[in-house]
Amino acid sequence: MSIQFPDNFLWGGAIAANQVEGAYLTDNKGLSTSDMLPQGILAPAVESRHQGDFNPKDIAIDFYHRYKEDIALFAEMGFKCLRTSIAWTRIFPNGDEQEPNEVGLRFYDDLFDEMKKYHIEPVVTLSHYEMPYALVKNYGGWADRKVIDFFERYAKTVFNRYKNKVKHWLTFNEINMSLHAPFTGVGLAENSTKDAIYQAIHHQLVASARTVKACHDIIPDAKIGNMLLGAIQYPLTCKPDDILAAHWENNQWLFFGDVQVRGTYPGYIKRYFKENNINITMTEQDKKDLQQSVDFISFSYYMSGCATTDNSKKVTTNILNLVPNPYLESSEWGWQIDPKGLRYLLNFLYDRYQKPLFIVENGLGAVDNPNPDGTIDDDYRIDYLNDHLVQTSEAIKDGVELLGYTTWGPIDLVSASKAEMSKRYGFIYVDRDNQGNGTLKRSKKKSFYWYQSVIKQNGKNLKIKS
Ligand code: BGP
Repeated sequence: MSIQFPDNFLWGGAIAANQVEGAYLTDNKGLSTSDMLPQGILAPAVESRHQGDFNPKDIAIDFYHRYKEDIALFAEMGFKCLRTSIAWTRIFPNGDEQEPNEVGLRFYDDLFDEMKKYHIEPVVTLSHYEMPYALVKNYGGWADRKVIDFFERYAKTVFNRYKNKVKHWLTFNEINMSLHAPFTGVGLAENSTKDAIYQAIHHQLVASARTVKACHDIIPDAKIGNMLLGAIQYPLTCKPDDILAAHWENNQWLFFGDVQVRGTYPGYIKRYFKENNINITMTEQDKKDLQQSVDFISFSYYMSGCATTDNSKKVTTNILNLVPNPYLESSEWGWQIDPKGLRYLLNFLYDRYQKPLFIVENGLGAVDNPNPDGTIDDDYRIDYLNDHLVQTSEAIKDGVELLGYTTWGPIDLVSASKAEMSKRYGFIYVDRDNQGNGTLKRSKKKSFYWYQSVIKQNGKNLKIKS
């Protein structure tokens, strides 16, 4: 067994505006849905912000003011790319303005210029778990099809502005997450009906397709992909009912990819809509727009899980309600660690779509306990990433076309699900706790040097374990 990565492989890391930038009202930024979720995407949203309220993301890791230091550290690790997102509310604070906010646009100009200085390629998500809160209040979020136009205006604005700086784009982060967190995904209340949620999702899928077209028109040499939460499920047993249960569980998220890649609603989802009395409005123009296919498929991967029809086995262990796999260990947050699942998923997606793939999130959220001298020996993180990368190399050898790999949170950031700082993913430690105490000072963990050498040797130093 040997390690194999292509020469031009995009090694890097991934962050998101709302989890790193802070400066939540600076330079005319509007309130976003993320600003209304002080306890993370799984807790209920607050309806208004009062002075003195604590939301860890208000300051986050203050990337807005410290990005130069952070980009220099990423460059020191040898990053070829950095995935980040643009906060829609910096560009259109309320979402429905005619003209963009120039100061917000300038921030990302400076950020991309800084990356260019070190030859770090930006991979930019247009919408990562946030939208202008004003669109939720005044229009009811993505339930209103006017939001498609607002999003398109935003996307065209940033394509035109950054066309010479950004050549890799992603539309909506983990677009399938709307089924689990509708407020974050589509700006709808958690108790919304399935009709409403799927209608909003439909609007978002149309917006995604129209954005792909706009990107091709405005930046012909750019590539634009979708982004899926890749939580593959296995049948818990070889009982045929479990096989079909896993097939259906996977189809519920693959539906998003099927529409974004194949351009039409698949039969299984039409049947599901029919049998569950879900009615959505889809115009003839929508059908045409949807045919615009993405250039590549990007996805996040943290864990796998199981599916079964046996109700006694259904225990909730994490945000996706996956049934635990008896053969796998779990992280401190109950996410089951499955490196071979990544190889399986890569093959699965490539077989299904025959388009290039991009792993844009993978990593281990863990509590780091600094040694008395302040250093951090995060061997658990190194092991996790090593094992996933070895399996990634296996998938490449299987014939999967893979553009790159960005670890989630190369610098500690605020977690999405529960807005914690203590769930750390970084190679770079940030001195800040769940209550907002700390100096925000950055320091390198052991994994910093490890990832640096992985990139330098194009993976050749990864450890193959028996
Ligand atoms: C993905 C999100 C990220 C990120 C990650 C880890 O779902 O795209 O924004 O946060 O998961 O999740 P968490 O932060 O909850 O550990």
